[in-house]
Amino acid sequence: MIKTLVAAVAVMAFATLPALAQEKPADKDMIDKAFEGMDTNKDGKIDRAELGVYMQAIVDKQRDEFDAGFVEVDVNKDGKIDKDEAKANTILVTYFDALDTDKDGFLSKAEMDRALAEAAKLKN
Ligand SMILES: [Ca+2]
Ligand SMILES: [Ca+2]
Repeated sequence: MIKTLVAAVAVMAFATLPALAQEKPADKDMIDKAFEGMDTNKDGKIDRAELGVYMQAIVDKQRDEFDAGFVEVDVNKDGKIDKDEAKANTILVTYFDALDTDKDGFLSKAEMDRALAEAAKLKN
């Protein structure tokens, strides 16, 4: 349970999810566009492989945003986030202790990566 929360938090902290940010529901055009994007062989159906490619692209994008987010928060560029740096990010500062799994007072890239990996697993 705690793990689930931490994983979700890690994603929220860094990954900007357009779907969540958007207030209005997806309109038909958007769905059509997404469908066309996924249906790479244009047979009007989405098979497992096509869905897999699409999901992977989303995961890759999230990872890029996640990495960029980490670098941005790590102001002194020592490769880890201390409590002062975390203050810039409401979610990070709130869940700092939960994310700091080795309790050394820093959020390392490895700790955040692990949380992100957990989150990815939850989605499957
Ligand atoms: Ca730092
Ligand atoms: Ca740590």
